[in-house]
Parts: sequence; structure tokens; C-alpha cells
Amino acid sequence: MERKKALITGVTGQDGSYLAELLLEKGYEVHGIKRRASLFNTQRIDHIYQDAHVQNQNFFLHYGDLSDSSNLTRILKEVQPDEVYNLGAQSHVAVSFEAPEYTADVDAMGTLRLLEAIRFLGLEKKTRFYQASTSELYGLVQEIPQKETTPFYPRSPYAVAKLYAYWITVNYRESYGIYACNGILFNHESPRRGETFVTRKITRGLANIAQGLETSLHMGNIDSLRDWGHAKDYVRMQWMMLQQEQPEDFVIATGKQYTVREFITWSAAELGVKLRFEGSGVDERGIVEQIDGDKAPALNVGDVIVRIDPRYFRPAEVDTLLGDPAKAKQRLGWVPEITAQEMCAEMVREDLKVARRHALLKEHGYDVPVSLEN
Ligand code: NDP
Ligand code: GDR
Repeated sequence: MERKKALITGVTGQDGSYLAELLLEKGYEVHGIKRRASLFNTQRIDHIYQDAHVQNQNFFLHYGDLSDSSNLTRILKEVQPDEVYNLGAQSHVAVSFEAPEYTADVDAMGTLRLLEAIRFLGLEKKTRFYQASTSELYGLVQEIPQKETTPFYPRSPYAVAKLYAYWITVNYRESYGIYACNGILFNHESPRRGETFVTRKITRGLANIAQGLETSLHMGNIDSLRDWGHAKDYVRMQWMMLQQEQPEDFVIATGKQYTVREFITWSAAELGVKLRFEGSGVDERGIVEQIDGDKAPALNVGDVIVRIDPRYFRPAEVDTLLGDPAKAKQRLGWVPEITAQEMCAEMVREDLKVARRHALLKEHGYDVPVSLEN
């Protein structure tokens, strides 16, 4: 039997890298679209990418962009994929307030461009389509927990763009019989998470502080509640959704929620550092979080200051998200295997390794690449 071909947009991102690994393990020929950038941007997939000059490759990269229809159509024509995973997006909610038009072009129109290319090339019966939809669609929450039938109320240009993408995916399924599904994924993280999303900002920032590379952590709304899972568990479900007889939309979540503040506290406990919260938004207790005493001396860095900085507040916030993954469990037998706390510990461990390397460099007089942009 010929091996299946998959095309992944956003292959250089967090989910793209885990999904590419999964599909390669399953024997797929995997094609990914990467953007041209002035610096290397394939760090997350370098370990699975063989030298392009070697024969018998099963992982191929194509330059492309979701804003470019002719490019997408050409790649689809060349690859003739059995499955398309549309993971590419300007995926940062706060950035979408600063670049709303670009976000709409890539996240909304980009999805339409791919679906139109499938139709234009007559691939409706061959190519299955996965759309990376999001819990941000629920925004101003209408029901808790949120499930497939919960009404949407998007609260950012990102979420509004993703709302279009959600519905155009449904529409092409209903209008042209394309096997197209939405995975409505709640927040999922990993050591490969982009550095400016809240979890990674925390684990990276605190690891750097613990190693004396930074002095404080500047945060926005630490009282918002999220349902955090692990990206590895979630890409497994992306694949499972495309293996069904009939295309359907699924919520993917853990069914548990925690505050950003709790995530900070777990990370500090893992590192054995003490926290002190300062700045506007600090609660009435004056907030001194005492962390597990016997771990504290190990790094001996004193109190870590978490400063609340309104710069990270959003014009409209999504205060609480909690998903109900019952349908995914009943229909596909999917359950998440990694808890938020385990994931946090893994992220801290990985960021600490990097911070230690950087601290060693610094100790020996070399420059340390610590970006303060967050
Ligand atoms: P990332 O931000 O890590 O990755 C986004 C990917 O999209 C990167 O490969 C990026 O390329 C690429 N990309 C950005 N703009 C374009 C463009 N104009 N054309 C082509 N590719 C582009 O996101 P995640 O991996 O975390 O998320 C994957 C998808 O799932 C996204 O669509 C996101 O919106 C959605 N989602 C994510 C959730 C999460 O919690 N992680 C939850 C729900 C939905 P480059 O590397 O060059 O920047
Ligand atoms: P989110 O993720 O907006 O839910 O979107 P993010 O990690 O950016 O924010 C989560 C919550 O933390 C609050 N927060 C901060 N966020 C960031 N980034 N930086 C801070 O300093 C900070 N302080 C507090 C935020 O206000 C928010 O409430 C992610 C993305 O992956 C989307 O692409 C995806 O669709 C959704 O998850 C589900």
C-alpha cells in the first residue's frame, strides 16, 4: 500500500513539530510549509529533518505563506496530500490587537485559501482537512464547561478571525462534501511552546531568575483561568479526528482549570524559589506566596519578584476557559495523559537546562542570548 501523505501548515510551530513527529512515526510522508525568515526558524523540527540531499527522505519542507494563494495551490498540486493539517496562524491573542488585519488575512483568509485550493484542484474527495480551531471562540463565556454546542463570543481579532475559519470549514464540508473538521482545542503547552505565551514566559523567566540571568518577572492578568493540556496529547487527537468515517468537530481539553497565578506558584516550587508579587492587580493579602521550604535553599536566590505590569493586560480579556472533552472520550476514546502540573514540571526542567548553559557561558565571560522581549 502506498504510504499516506500529509501536508502541515505551521510545521515550524509547537504543534506542527509534534504532529510531524507523530505522522512520521506512523509511516506518513510528511510535507510542511515553512516561512522564509531572516534567521533560521526550524529549530523545533531540525531533529527530524534529514539532510535534503539524502535519498529516501520522508519529510519535506516547502517555502510558503498562508497569505499567498498561488503558492498554496501549487504546493497542494505537487503534494496531492491525503490529509491537510492547517496549524499555521498568527497565534498570539495579544499581538492580534496590534496586527488585526494581518491576523485576519492569515488566520481567516488563509483557511479559505487552502479550502479553495482543494476545491480548485478537484481534491474534494481525496484530501481530508483539519482546522486548528480554538477555545478562544468561546471568549466571553456563555456556559461552563464549554462543549461543542456552546455558543461562541470571540473577544479578540485573533478569535474573530478563527471564528471565520471555523465556519468556512463547516461550510465547505456542507457545501462541497469535503472531509473537513474543526478541533476546538483549549490551551496546550510544552517545552516547545513559544516564549511569549504565558506558561513558557513563566517557566523560562523563573529559570533565568534562578540562575541569576534576570531579576524579575513582569506579568499581566494572573487571575485568568485556563484549561491547560500538553501539546503531545493534543496532536494525537488532531490525527484521530481525520481517521473517522464521518467528519465532525470536537472539543479537546482536560476538564480542569487553574489560574495563571497557580502556574507561577507550581513553577517556583519546582525551582525551589520564593515569590513576592508586586504592582497593580496585587490582591488584598499583599501576596507573599510561601513555597515548599525544603526546596528553597537549593538555588538560594532569595525572593523572586513577580511584578504586575498593565502593559500585558489585553483590551478585552477572556477570564475563564474550561472545556468538556466528553465527546472526544466517548467517540474516539481520547483522554489526555499528561496533567498540567506534570507538564509545568517538564517545562521548568527544560528551561532550567538552557538557563544553566547560559549561566555557565556568562561565568566564563561569554555573551548570553537572553531576550528581554516578551
Ligand atoms: P505557534 O505560534 O507555535 O505556530 C504557528 C505556526 O504558524 C508557525 O509555524 C508559524 O511560522 C506559522 N505561521 C505564522 N504565520 C504564518 C503565515 N502567514 N503563513 C504560514 N505559516 C505561518 O502555534 P501553535 O503550534 O501553538 O498552534 C498551532 C495552531 O493551533 C495555531 O493555528 C493556533 O492558533 C491554534 N491553537 C493553538 C492552541 C494552543 O494552545 N497552542 C490552542 C488552540 C488553537 P513561524 O515558525 O515562521 O513563525
Ligand atoms: P491565550 O494564551 O491568550 O489563552 O491564547 P496566553 O498564554 O498568551 O495567555 C493566557 C492567559 O494569561 C494571561 N497573561 C499573560 N499572557 C501572556 N501571553 N503574557 C503575559 O505576560 C501574561 N500575563 C497574564 C493572558 O491575559 C491570558 O488570560 C493561547 C494561544 O495559543 C492561542 O493561539 C490559542 O488559540 C489559545 O491559547 C487557546
